[in-house]
Amino acid sequence: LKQKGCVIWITGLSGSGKSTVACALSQFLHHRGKMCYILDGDNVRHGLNRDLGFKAEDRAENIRRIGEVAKLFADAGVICIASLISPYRRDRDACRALLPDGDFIEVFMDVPLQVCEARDSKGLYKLARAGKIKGFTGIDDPYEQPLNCEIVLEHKGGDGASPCVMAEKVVSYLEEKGYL
Ligand code: GGZ
Repeated sequence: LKQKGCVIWITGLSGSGKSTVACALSQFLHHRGKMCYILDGDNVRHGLNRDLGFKAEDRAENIRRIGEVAKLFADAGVICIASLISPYRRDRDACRALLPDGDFIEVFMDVPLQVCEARDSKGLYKLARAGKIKGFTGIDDPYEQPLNCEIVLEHKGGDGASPCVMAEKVVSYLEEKGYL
C-alpha cells in the first residue's frame, strides 16, 4: 500500500527556526516509520541550485526548482519538508498549484524580525546592517507573510514554543488530515 505523500512548506525569515523545526519534524516522522525528506534552501543552494544567488529572479527560480523536486517526492509517497525563506507569496503559490488540493501544507514561522536578528546565529544580520550583504530578507529585501497558510508556528517569548512543540503541531495536523 502506497503511503500518502505531501509537501510541508516551511516559510519564514532567516533565523526563524525553519531548519530546526524541519529536523525535529523529520525525526518524529522517522519514528513513526514514515518516509520523509528535507529540502533545505541553504543546502540545495550548494548543489542543484548552486548557480543561483539572491536577486528576486534567482529566489523565484530557487523556489520553483525546490517546488518541482518536492512534488516528485510527494508523488513517490514521501513527506517532503521544504524549508526555505521563500519570501514572495506568488512563488509559494506557484508551488502550491503544482500539487493536488490539500497536499501542499504551508507552515509560517511567525517570528518577529527583532527575534531573528537577536539570534543572528550566522552573523548575517550584522553583515546586512553594515551593508556588507545587500538585499537581505527583512533588512533591505521584502518578506511577504502568508495570508492563509495551513499552520502558523508562533514565537512566544521566554520558553514559549520549542522546536519540538512546533513540530508536534505539524504532526497533529498531518494526523488530522490523514497523512499519518
Ligand atoms: C536572505 C540569505 C541572503 C540574503 C545569504 N537574503 O539563515 P540562513 O542564511 O542559513 O539561510 C538563509 C539562506 C537563504 O536561502 P533560501 O534558499 O532559503 O532563500 S530564498 O527562499 O529566498 O531563495 C541565509 C542565507 O541563505 N542568505 N544571503 N541576501 N538570506
